[in-house]
Amino acid sequence: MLIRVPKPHQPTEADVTDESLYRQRRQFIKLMAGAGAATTFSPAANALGWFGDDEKEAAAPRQILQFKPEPRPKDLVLTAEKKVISYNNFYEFGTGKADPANNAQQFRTSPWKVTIDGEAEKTGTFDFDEIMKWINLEERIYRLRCVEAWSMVIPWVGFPLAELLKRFKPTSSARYVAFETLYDPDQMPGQRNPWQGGGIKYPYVEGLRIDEAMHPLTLMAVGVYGKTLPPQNGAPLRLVVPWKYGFKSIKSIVRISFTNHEPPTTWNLSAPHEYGFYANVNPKVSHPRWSQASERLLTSGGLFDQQRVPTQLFNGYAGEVAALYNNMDLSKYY
Ligand SMILES: Nc1nc2c(c(=O)[nH]1)N[C@H]1C(S)=C(S)[C@@H](COP(=O)(O)O)O[C@H]1N2
Ligand SMILES: [Mo]
Repeated sequence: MLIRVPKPHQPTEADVTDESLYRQRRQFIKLMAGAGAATTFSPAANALGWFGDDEKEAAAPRQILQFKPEPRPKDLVLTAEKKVISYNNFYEFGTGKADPANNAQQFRTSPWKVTIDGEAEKTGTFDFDEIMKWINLEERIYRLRCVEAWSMVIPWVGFPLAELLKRFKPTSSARYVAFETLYDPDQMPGQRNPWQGGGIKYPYVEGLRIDEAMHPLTLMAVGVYGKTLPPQNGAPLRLVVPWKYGFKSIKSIVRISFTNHEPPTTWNLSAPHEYGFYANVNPKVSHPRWSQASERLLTSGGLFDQQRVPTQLFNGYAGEVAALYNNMDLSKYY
């Protein structure tokens, strides 16, 4: 089996509190569902403080997902759920780390349509609910390494992107896959106002080479911590490419296109000498304004929740992905 979370440099202090709270809460939600209550959070339960403060502002309650769980190594330390869903980059909702959680709660993620087009035998526009019927969900515990030099360990729920792409029978001209986030300035303040949106061009676009897109580690995530994604994490579906900097993991996707050329990507368009198309995590290739040799690993979500750890080549997934870049100069194709 693939080892998804690199062994070295994991924190030693077990973050058992957050994890057991998470389990208890799941148990309680199941009980409520069994008792005939909706699978949602009742205001009474919230008033009793059963769910802590991480759920209380969510307009659309997250649903429990059915999925194949990933076995958890004994010394595994996940980043706390409340940290994962409150410390985000999603510039469409503002550039501050708390902005997405604060500004995205009314974001409409249903109904949701995804268009798949370009160099493929089959193309079309599909309801997210229909896509969900095609695939089986599984858990993937991955490290997420942001180009800003912080990282998390996150239990995603999703499916290999390859499973979706293969259904459309890409042709031999399909050398790349391009992705696009929803463009809806009415709902996304960052798209209305460049000050709030960080001055980048919208819609946010990303891309992968076809072999990267088809790699078994490349995940289309629809959930996190056992439940559907909250809007701030890219609901209803977002990419997760664990060996690349976080900005490749595009959120709230509405279009997937097979192309015969390298597609433009948002951060590369914005600052080409700082952000490349490949964006593979590499401790030896510095960002022009800071080193990438180490990172702040965020764990519990508390004030002292971070420790400095060395960054690993391909974010620790070199064994699985290095062969994709065999004859490439990684400092040139950054
Ligand atoms: N559409 C869109 N996708 C995006 C971003 C964004 O601003 N807009 N930020 C990226 C960055 S920089 C990171 S680190 C990850 C963060 O994902 P998370 O908030 O779920 O941890 O999302 C990526 N996907
Ligand atoms: Mo990032």
